Amino acid sequence: GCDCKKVMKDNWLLIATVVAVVLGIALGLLVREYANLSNLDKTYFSFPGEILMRMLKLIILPLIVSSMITGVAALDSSVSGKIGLRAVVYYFCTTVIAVILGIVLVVSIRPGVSQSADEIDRTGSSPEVDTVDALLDLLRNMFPENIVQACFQQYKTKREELNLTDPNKNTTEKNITLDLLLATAEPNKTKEYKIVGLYSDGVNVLGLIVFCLVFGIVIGKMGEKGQVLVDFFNALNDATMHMVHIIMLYMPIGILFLIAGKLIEVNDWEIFRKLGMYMVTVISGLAIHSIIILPLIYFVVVRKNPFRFAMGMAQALLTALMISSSSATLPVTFRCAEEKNHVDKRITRFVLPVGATINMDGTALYEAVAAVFIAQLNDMSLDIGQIVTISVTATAASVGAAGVPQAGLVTMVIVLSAVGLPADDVTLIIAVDWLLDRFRTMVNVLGDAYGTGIVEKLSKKELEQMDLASEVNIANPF
Ligand code: DAS
Repeated sequence: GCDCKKVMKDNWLLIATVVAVVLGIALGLLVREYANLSNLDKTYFSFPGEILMRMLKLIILPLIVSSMITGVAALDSSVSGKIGLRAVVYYFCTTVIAVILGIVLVVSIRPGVSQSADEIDRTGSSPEVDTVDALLDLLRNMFPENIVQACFQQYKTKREELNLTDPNKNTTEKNITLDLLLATAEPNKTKEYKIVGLYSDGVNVLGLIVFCLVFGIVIGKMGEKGQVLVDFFNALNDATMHMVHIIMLYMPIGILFLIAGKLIEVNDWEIFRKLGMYMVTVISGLAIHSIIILPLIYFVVVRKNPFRFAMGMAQALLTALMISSSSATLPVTFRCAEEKNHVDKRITRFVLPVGATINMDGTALYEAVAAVFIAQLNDMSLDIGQIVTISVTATAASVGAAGVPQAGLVTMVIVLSAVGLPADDVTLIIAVDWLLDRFRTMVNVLGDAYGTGIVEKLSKKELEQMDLASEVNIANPF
């Protein structure tokens, strides 16, 4: 009937993306079986997927700058302060709940007790990191020395340092070092490398957000003089969202080759058996958090159907599952929250970029589970003090992780070194991280999305007052 036609019209992109995922998996498995591609062919094969990732990363910068600045400028500073506080309280509470859930599960399921560490072959290497220094990195990155440089932050990946660029190097090694992004402390100083999970593909997002927050408040307060800037960034935001729409038209094709390209790259399935219980622990924790805890919080506060809201976010959740980057998913998260779930733009523009960067429930749960799992693998019993340390550092490390693939793996080194576990043990769980990363990224995006609905509901009064005020202005503009 006609409603079926309407459903098709409204959701054709989601349906096309789901079809693309299924085709991508089928194509990947077929190519694995029947065509033994060289490493070079594999790179060509996932090339269309790489293009999608690059387009999404490209749009991150104008999207975050324009949405943050216009989002904050649209609110007067007393209101934005309250909204910001509600958002941060929501982020902190849901992240802590996720960590506690993870700890409870890994302590009761005990996935690492039967298994021993030497049964698992280590792959790759992870550099040592000093806990305090890495945590201080969070603060350092909030204040970039040079805002332009922060937008185009130069950083070396370990791949360049170990010149792993030759295609014959086995892909597992390349993946590991590629994702352990190392930012040079000072380009001209000694080559002291730090792990900073914050550079989301070349952009120091947290530093940018802090700058846009202050800049938006300032031009919002400038009244007439600042209006030209507010109008400029509003127009930039509209243009950017139109470009996002264009990118999304390409998404099904990009995702098809992204998932197919990934499947033909994976060569060690044995490791999935050895780490089976660990993966079950992580995935069940993520499932409980996203199917029970977050919807319950949303329902209690907003009094609406949480699963209908989640369905509205489906395109963004599927994108997060496919590209395992919440920053790169942000453009889609915006469109779903605003167009499908009709969340007020004054909330989404202000809350989503911050959420995508510091609110990572999935990552926090994962880092707590992985740290305890590694302790179990090393037959190390943790006392309550160490459990608390893991909970606190997992929360902090998830704030510090950027919305890039496997950032949670990078910042987890902080958690391990905080409880005296060898940082190198990260290499025990790297081989399955590419899959778990997708699921935790999906939970990260879901947590951010529910956050917009919750903060909007809690800020209903302020938003109505602002609407009233703007009507009054229109009524008697002089
Ligand atoms: N992939 C990260 C994200 O985009 C999460 C993680 O690595 O833990 O949210």
